[in-house]
Amino acid sequence: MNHGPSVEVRSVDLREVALPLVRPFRTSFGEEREKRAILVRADCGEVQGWGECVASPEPRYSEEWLDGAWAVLAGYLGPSLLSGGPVSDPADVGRRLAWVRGHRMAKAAVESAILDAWLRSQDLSLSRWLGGVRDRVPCGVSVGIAATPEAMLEEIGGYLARGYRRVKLKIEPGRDVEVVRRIREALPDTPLSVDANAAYSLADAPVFEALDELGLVMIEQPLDHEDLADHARLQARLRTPLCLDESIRSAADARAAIELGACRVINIKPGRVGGPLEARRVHDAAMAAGIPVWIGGMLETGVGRAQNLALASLPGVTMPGDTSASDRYFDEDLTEPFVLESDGTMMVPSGPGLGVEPLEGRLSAVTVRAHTVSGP
Ligand code: OSB
Ligand code: MG
Repeated sequence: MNHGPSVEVRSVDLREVALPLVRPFRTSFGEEREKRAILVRADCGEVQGWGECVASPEPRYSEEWLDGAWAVLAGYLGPSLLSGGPVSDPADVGRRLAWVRGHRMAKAAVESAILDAWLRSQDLSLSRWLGGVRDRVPCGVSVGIAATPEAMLEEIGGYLARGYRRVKLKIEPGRDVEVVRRIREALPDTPLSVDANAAYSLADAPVFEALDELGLVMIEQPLDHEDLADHARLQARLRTPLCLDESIRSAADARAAIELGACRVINIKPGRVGGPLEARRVHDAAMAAGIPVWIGGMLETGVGRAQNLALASLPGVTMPGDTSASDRYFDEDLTEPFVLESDGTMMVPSGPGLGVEPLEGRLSAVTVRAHTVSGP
């Protein structure tokens, strides 16, 4: 038992926000024109903490979705947290919520909010507490599917001019090899990767063998999210490293994928694995096995972005993340904007906790629903 500092949660506020995206974001599973998120605020009296739930409006990326996350937060996770007494160790949050099966994105938002409050009560930054070793991190950018390769190239040109260090192209069946080949011809030296969001099967191996010739840094989540065995079979046929995103929901999944040879890189998203603590466990498991990791993204507002940047400062994070600047997503973020340095890096927040919080006026302007879970 840890007898260090503790916080007592008095109420949990949920706010659903909707922010217009600067451009639609299209993947193999659909298109988003606005970013909707649930912000969780843990009121701990002297200190407040914030977390962002990355569940999408529809259950396409994973089985979680925004309204489901709202219901489980309001009906189960919020009340369980409030009934358990003070939190003296951030790992208590996960233990207290463990009786709820799944719902990792909802749990992650609660854990993030409590951790933020707990760190603020000690004036300690998330990056430092996690064990971060960098104060700025290299950033990449994820580019949605567009009508033509030329349209994607124009968008990419803008990102490269700003300094992004790696460009990830979304692909789907029918918009893959030809598009990527055209972009590779125009940009022979740019670090490029592709992300299929699980849209293919092993019968499509010829698509990946063709992509294997294009000098990609990695191929992200080509196959079904539940099929580690087929990913291992595909990896054995390719030189290009496979990276898993959707398939990795825990450190246990990461260990299984690595042992099977299903990937050579892992994309870590704290929401997908149930919170920042499990994200660090995935990092630790990969690092122990010599597998490079990077921090993915879910088009987060500044609240989630701050957490992603803190995770990106960990020592095993050796590849640029999808941790892009606020202006890649929004005209106006929810927090002070995150800005890309001209060398393609971004500062890791160094203030207490997340180091940022929603701007009050901005938050009320974009809130579409609010609910408070109060103590017993
Ligand atoms: O697969 O990495 C993905 C966004 C939403 C859902 C899934 C993914 C993504 C991205 C965007 O690629 C990354 C970002 O810029 O936040
Ligand atoms: Mg992905």
